[in-house]
Amino acid sequence: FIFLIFGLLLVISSCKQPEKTPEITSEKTQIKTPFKPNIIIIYADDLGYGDLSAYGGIDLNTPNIDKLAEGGVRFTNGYATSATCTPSRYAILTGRYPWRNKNAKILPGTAPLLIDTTQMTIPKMLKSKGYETGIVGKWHLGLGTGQVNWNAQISPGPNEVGFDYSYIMAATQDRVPTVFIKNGHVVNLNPDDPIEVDYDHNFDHQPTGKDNPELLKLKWHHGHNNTIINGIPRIGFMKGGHTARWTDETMSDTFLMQTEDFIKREKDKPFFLYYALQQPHVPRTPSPRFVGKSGMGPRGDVILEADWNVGQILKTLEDEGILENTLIIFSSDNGPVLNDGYYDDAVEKLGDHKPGGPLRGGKYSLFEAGTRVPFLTYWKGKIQPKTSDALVCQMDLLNSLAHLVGSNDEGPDSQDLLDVFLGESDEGRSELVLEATTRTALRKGQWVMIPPYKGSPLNKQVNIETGNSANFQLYNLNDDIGQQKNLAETYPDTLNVMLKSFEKIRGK
Ligand code: NG6
Ligand code: CA
Repeated sequence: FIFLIFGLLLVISSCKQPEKTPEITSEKTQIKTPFKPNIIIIYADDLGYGDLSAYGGIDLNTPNIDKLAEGGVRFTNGYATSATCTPSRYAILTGRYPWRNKNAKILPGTAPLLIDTTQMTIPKMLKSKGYETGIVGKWHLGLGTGQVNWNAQISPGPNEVGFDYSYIMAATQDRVPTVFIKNGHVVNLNPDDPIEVDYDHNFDHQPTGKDNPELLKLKWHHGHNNTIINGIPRIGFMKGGHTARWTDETMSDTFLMQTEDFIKREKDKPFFLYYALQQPHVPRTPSPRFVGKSGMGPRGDVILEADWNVGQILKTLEDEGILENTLIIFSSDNGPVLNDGYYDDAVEKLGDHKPGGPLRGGKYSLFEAGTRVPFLTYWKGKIQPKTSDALVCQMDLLNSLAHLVGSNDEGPDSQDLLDVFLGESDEGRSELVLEATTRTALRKGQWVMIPPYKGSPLNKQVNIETGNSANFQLYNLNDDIGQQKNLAETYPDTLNVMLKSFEKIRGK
């Protein structure tokens, strides 16, 4: 009799779980056969909440990313942890609040690896579940242990925190060294022309953006006046490595090719790919195919270029027959900025476009546009299209993906929101600490509380409001998404509740 029941159960469960799409239930304990789709995170750099047509942008048409939005979950309350790159990237990979690590600030190209090699990361977790893991694109989480020799094996780096394959730029497109690094080795390096990098001192009186404006094809507005490479003045000084230096205008194609090669190479295994686009961070250098296409100058053009790349990836997945077996997550590391240090017409040619949509602030800001970003999950045939208002953060991907693949690994601040990411529930986080240049604020329910901070209310260089004020700020985002009405004095009790939660999380 027991065998009969057992047999029946087996039959039922095999009916319920067709070979390729077993049922994924929302409670961790109920997952019987974890499903292992390929997972791709596409992570834009400085793309704002209003920069995609799927998020209401009217003057920029991004049909390929829109396809993800129309066929998946489009989050309206999706957040990066931070309003700058390094901390957000730290959090998405480790599931840990970046402000818990005092070094999680915008890093120079010479900074040591920020992630501890013993820390849990998404690629590590997936690797232990049989995934082939790769990163292509922007790293910006430090390399080595202090003194990097760019002419030898560069380690530790992505390969030591869980990636089987890495093809990266070390920091940002505007920082030296301006070379690609593949699995710890500078690509195309000629040993007779070694690379040296220094963020404090110039080498041998080399020309700089500051002293040699006549050599520039792109003028600097603030910062960005050190070594000139390809006519573009950078942050930091660099010598040598001429054969290895990237061409800015083909960077996008190089990363796309690497991405497509990785997908084709690993298509028979479950794979995890972290595709970290460099667009639309400065310097904005679209391939000639996209120059002038947006009518908004290089910033708009590179957004179209990034959108095209996403279309190419979808096509590759389709051609390889694995689109329905692949979960794609799209987001951005922080909010938008127009003039981030170069004269590139981003301000002048903006027209009516609003990179932050209805949100206040932008990159570097504690106001919403700093951290609230486009956030999409797409899995053809598995995720039903919808818009979700659930509060979710990139930091939650670690625990959620762990749930998906049947792993118990977790990040200290990551929450398992798998059912939310799959569009099966709208119950996201109840609260989230937001960070901008080491200052923090709290989002809880519809409220956001920004404690008093010293410093200018306006970052004049980039012309973005910082969120600093001598007073507490409290906004009700349901009625006031643009954060115009400070209700701190009107609702002292709410402010108090917010403060208590804030201190509790910060003190953990
Ligand atoms: C800032 C740079 C800015 C950008 C940013 C990092 C100056 C004056 N500004 O220091 O141009 O590179 O760092 O951006 O140098 S992020 O998206 O990687 O965080
Ligand atoms: Ca960024």
